[in-house]
Amino acid sequence: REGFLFRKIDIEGQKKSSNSRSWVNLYCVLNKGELGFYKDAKNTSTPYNNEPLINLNRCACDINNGYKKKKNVFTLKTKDGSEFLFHAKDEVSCMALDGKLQGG
Ligand code: I3P
Repeated sequence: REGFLFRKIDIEGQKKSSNSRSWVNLYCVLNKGELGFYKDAKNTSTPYNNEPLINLNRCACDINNGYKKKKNVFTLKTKDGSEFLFHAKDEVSCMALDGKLQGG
């Protein structure tokens, strides 16, 4: 329940920052219904950009989103209105990850 994924912030919720909209390869850790992002696998105590963990309880995943530039991209919408795009390496991983995130 952890591994690298390319992530892009599509819509930012509460936090208003001037974060880049580019794709970043982040180490994602899913633990007890919370998703954290880290720069690499070695240091998972300090989140990437000090971003808070995402509680997946009230998140929605969507693999059939409108994103056309890459294949196997799914969307995660959080309760504060943020939207993240994740790029999986193939269709199977995309669906597996979607399922994992849906399941918390
Ligand atoms: C972004 C970067 C992303 C691109 C995004 C750009 O620029 O080129 O790859 O998203 O387009 O803003 P920057 O690195 O300067 O933040 P796509 O790969 O989805 O095109 P967008 O703002 O139209 O989403």
